[in-house]
Amino acid sequence: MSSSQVITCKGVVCWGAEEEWKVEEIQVDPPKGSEVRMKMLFASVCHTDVICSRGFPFPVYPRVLGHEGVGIVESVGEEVKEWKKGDVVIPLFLGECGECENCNSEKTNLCLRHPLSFSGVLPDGTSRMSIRGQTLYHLLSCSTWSEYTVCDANYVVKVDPGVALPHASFLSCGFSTGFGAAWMDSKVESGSSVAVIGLGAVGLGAIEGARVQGASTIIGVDKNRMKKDKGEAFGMTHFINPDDHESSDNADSKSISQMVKDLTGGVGVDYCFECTGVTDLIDQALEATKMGKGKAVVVGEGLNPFVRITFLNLIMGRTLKGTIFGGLKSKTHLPLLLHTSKTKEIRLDELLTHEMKLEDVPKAPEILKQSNCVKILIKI
Ligand code: CXF
Ligand code: ZN
Repeated sequence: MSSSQVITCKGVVCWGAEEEWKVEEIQVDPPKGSEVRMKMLFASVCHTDVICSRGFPFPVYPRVLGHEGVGIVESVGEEVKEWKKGDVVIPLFLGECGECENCNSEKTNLCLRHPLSFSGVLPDGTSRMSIRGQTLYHLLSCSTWSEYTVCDANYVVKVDPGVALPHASFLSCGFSTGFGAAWMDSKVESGSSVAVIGLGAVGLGAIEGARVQGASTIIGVDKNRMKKDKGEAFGMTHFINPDDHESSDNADSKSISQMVKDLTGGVGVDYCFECTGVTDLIDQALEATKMGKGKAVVVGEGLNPFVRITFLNLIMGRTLKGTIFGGLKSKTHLPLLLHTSKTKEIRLDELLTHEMKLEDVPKAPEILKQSNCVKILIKI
């Protein structure tokens, strides 16, 4: 069904890098040819929303934030055959055409036809959102923190009935990114050793992915001691709190890589997943892996655009790799993950720590700083 009505609804708008987020009345246009308009049901908060609102990787304002969420199709453009009103779907930031060179490669999920876009506009180069007559930009082709949003149909993934909708929202970015990094991107082998730096939703996903792959040692690293229980709930076998190893005069503080080596007979781990987005930790992640064959994977992203790597860490046969969405192909792999959440093979209840209404989303950056916060669910 196509619709020609402009919808006026509430959305969370970011006006600038230094500005507080605001819940505003916005206009959402009908979907054009290959697009879908969705009524959002649940959304959630990912660290990327915060850093994008501060200008990562480009300053695009004003924009409607949010890129995790699940909704129901309200109307579709005239070219759309795959979706109909009432379908429960996830709007994603990455498509999968199934035909391009990258979709045909097992090495990457970065579809060339329906790519990740930071431009804030839909594939036809325009936005479907506005406020008081002014264009509002999208976030990562999604903008889920809105009662209604429009997305290209090629970026939409079906959610089976029976998948808990809050779980569907959590699987639409952060947790899946970490899980996929261990599962699809690195294909962690059974019996291998893994370290995960940063135990937010992405890091917990990496722990879960490593556990499902059969890793025998899974070391979690986080300065927040409350993350020990969380990590263990997902399969972490050892916990490092770098603050516990800090000396008062800083003279003989141990590096994270040294702490990981201390737990692995001095050799380091097969895989280290850096999930904080703190660029200085990427070199630590690399150094924490085994000489000759260790692999460090950059999963988190931050505001610093440059990474410094110690030449010797790299040249001694280690691999440094980056990944988007953990290497998951949106239409092939996300439905498999959604299914495993339904059958409880992966456990997501532990992630939920806070719930809020759309009106309260401007408080999210403060809540994210609380030591007990992992995932904020937004009921729309
Ligand atoms: C992001 C990482 C930066 C590019 C867009 C997707 N992933 C998770 O939030
Ligand atoms: Zn995200």
